[in-house]
Amino acid sequence: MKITGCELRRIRLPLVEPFRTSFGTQHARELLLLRIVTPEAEGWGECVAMSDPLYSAEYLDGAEHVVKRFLLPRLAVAPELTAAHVAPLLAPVKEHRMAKAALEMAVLDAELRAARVPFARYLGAVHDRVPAGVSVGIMDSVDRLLDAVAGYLDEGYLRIKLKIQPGWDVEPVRAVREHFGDELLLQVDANTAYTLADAPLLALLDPFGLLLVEQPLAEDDVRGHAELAKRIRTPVCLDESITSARAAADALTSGACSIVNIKPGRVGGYLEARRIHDVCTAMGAPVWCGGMLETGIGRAANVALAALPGFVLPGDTSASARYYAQDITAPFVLSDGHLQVPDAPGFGVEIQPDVLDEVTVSSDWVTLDSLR
Ligand code: OSB
Ligand code: MG
Repeated sequence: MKITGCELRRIRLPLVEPFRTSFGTQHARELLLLRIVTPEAEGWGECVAMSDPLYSAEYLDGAEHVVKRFLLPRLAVAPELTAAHVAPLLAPVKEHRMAKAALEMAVLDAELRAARVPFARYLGAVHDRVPAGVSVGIMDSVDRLLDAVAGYLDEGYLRIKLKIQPGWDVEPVRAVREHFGDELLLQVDANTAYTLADAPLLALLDPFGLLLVEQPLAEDDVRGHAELAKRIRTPVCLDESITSARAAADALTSGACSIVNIKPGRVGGYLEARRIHDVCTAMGAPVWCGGMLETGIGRAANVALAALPGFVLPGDTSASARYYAQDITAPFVLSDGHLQVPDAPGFGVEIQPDVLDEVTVSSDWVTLDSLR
């Protein structure tokens, strides 16, 4: 494939309700979309970086800059380009995995559309629908949390994840467990809000039969997680720390975690995400698909990924309506607690141009010949 150009589009989608985590409160999702144009087809990529560098070091303005200044020029001069070439071509540029992932994604969509192959088939997916969990933000009171969880369970969600932080952990977990019963699939996510000194506090979660505790300690604290895992009964799952297949193998081998949250953006793309799935599955570790408040584009791709055989736990792959009143593609809807895996070529979803224009903040066009 030869890329003619790339559109970089910044959009802003209001969230249906504020989403509070241990690193901040979001009222809207700002995003960077990439549209790759080739003579054969077009492809869309979604960058999962957030406005501020609070979840990860990457952030939107930085991602847009690195795509234009360092990544697109490397693709422009490539003699041959398929999605599989993107990561090796961009490897000399350190880190910036979310920016790289967005580019790989756009190339992948274009390539698969040109070949008329659905992404799920390309990946080796084995399911035509995937079970949906939901990530529930920190609330002002336990009563409001119970209302929110009850609402999601009524809608059919099959697993609840509670965001926690010091001061909002044992009490909300106990309340949800007592109110909804032992059968509820329940897990928590701390987004690095604790230290190893909090091990006795985190052990207080042991009696509640949680599926896992996600990223309790700092991103680079592999040793701390391994030590913590010995001191608590709840299985430790890593999110922020897992930046590659090698990081996943290291974390599992050292006992830092026994479960992995796979987020393609965080690891540099869907091809590395699949390798993480393969490594974890080979090592006997369950994986599940995380989320970054994606639009329908990223959601479509995540749902296909989550249909691989090693994804044995429900993911944060919620319906579009959990996030947005109006998505830029046709919405993903919950049916019997599941989302359907798209089966059209590429990621299998179409952008609604009128909606896209409404939510666009800025747009830029880069002609690749100008970089050659
Ligand atoms: O830690 O999994 C996380 C959202 C933004 C950034 C980090 C995380 C999350 C979520 C929500 O938990 C996942 C989703 O529903 O998309
Ligand atoms: Mg997480």
